[in-house]
Amino acid sequence: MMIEQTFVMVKPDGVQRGLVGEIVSRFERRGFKICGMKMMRIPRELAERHYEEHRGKEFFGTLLSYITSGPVVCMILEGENAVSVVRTMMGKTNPQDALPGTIRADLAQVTGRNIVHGSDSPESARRESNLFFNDYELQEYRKPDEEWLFER
Ligand code: D4T
Repeated sequence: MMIEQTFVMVKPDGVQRGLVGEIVSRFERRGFKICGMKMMRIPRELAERHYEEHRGKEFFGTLLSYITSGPVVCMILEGENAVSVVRTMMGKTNPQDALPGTIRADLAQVTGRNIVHGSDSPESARRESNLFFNDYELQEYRKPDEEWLFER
């Protein structure tokens, strides 16, 4: 078993469009454990650090304006191969390339309003979790359905 954690964010458009419950629900039903969750307005400096790898690209400015334009909901999700499974559930960055059944294909139209973020590697997951969450905001607990979600 490869149980890991990943960082997920419902972006400002997801919050404004009333899709927080829909998105969280998809991950919950899949069996992911919510280890941390909070709503916040991302300060510009944190947004710049989060999207560090895109600094200098032509869309960096609009990306920062978008992600800081309203409240977001951040989560740490835990499950089997959480990083890649969550990415698969989200679909391609451009919702028009995303497969039907994915969050972006089902709920979004364009790359610049793709409603959700998920870490792209275990290293990014650790980096982003540390950027957005303190230790006391992360919970360890046992879900009673784990016995039926996993083979033992
Ligand atoms: P995030 O990080 O938001 O989950 O998106 P992805 O991991 O799927 O994609 P990414 O890092 O390549 O892009 C980050 C962010 O930038 C926006 N973007 C991206 C954009 O506005 N124009 C572009 O051409 C690209 C590539 C969308 C997501």
